[in-house]
Amino acid sequence: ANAAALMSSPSSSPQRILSQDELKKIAAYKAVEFVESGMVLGLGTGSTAKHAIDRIGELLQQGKLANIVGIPTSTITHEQALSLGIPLSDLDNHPVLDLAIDGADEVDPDMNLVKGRGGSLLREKMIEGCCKKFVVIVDESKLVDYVGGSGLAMPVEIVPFCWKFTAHKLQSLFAEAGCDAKLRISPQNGKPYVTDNGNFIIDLYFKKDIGDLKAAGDAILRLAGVVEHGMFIDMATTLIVAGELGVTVWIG
Ligand code: ABF
Repeated sequence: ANAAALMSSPSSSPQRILSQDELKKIAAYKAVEFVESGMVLGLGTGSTAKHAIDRIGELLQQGKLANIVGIPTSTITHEQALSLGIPLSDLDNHPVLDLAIDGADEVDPDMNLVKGRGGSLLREKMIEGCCKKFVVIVDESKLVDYVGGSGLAMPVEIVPFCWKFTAHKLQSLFAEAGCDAKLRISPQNGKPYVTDNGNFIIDLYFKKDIGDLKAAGDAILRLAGVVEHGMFIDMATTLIVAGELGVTVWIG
């Protein structure tokens, strides 16, 4: 379905339940309204960000946007953007970005995020940390009361060397929150999942709230085998949530 059409459908039209993918597309199209010609753009990763990148490619092809430079947050996004003819660069050449658009796995009421369940988090954090505006796009299923509150994974990217040792350290760090640390396995080959950066991912599952996110994040980063964690604290500047009742834009 066409997201622009879905957003503008008259209220008298027959109502139907939108699929999760349609909601993602609505949020993504709304975010692309923030994009202006001449911008250096962080291009996110995942099924929601994919819709935004498709839309940017479409607007470029139609001549409605020009002089965009995209900085992709993963190899898969790099390939998608290339196939759409979006000019690309990197942080070495563009250390300051105007805007980034990306999805998330969880969003708490303070716009803190969990990211990386799709596998990319390090490049996302490097790139989205350099943006003047970071627009997060989600369907309403991603909203949680607290980080880790979905009962699903909080990913941590680690070096492969002695991964069991690092996994054990991570689990011990959050023993009070009932943490279970599991090595992510690739469903494709049954082997450890390898990130774009050649690293492994440990998924942390919590039974309770881990409390102070900044303190938790700092403790994770102090472990020598850790590369980065999937909590994006105080980074989002704008949140776009698409739900059955419409699309909401939150400015942080
Ligand atoms: C990426 O996409 C990840 O950080 C996050 O895991 C994911 C969200 O995926 P989706 O939009 O497919 O739900 O940005």
